[in-house]
Amino acid sequence: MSNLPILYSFRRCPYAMRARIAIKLCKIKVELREVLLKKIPVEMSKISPKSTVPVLIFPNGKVLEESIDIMNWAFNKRNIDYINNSKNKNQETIKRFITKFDTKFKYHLDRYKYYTRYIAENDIKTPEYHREECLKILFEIETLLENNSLWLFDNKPSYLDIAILPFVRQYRIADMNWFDNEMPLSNIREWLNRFLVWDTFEKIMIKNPLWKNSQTKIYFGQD
Ligand SMILES: N[C@@H](CCC(=O)N[C@@H](CS)C(=O)NCC(=O)O)C(=O)O
Repeated sequence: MSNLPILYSFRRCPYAMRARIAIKLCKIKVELREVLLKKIPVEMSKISPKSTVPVLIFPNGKVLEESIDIMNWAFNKRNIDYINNSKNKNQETIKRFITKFDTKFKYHLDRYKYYTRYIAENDIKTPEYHREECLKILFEIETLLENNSLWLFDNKPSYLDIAILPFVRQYRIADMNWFDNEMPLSNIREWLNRFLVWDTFEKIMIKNPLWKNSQTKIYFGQD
């Protein structure tokens, strides 16, 4: 067992992005194990039978298997004033939107982006219907962005920006042409573009080889 926490991650997973951003911003060194969702290694499923990413395991055996718990752990371990201040000030809004994104937004996003996977469901509608349901939630964010700031609460990315932007990125990817040219919410488009060129985001998206038990360790988080 390594003397560092081990983060099981999948590069394109929005939940894993949350965790990697928090760890990166806090400059916490972890061992990174890139996995495939279709082929979760037994070392991970043994410690986290629900086998979703991200998972963080500590040298003492403690396991965090929810992205929000990993974010909270990182931001508690290393205080970043602008993150923790805006987190404390906006608790209600943050909770409301994270719940909305993790439930309703994700539900409709999956049915918009991966429509054919859900075609057998009784209540499946058209992809455009599901796109529109996501857009209604984004409309609420659009209003928050009418604040003359670059990000949701300030001119620096906040806890809530980090928690929800990975899902907006996926929403764009479902139909980039539509998002870039026809999606009616211009603040949302600019906000996502800002995220995509944010240096921290670029750093957490660097490709790593898939983890194999025998390979040299990959470290992540320290600068
Ligand atoms: N509530 C979990 C959700 C994590 C999650 O669903 N991750 C996806 C990848 S984006 C996953 O592992 N899916 C595989 C599965 O559900 O079997 C969290 O916040 O960490």
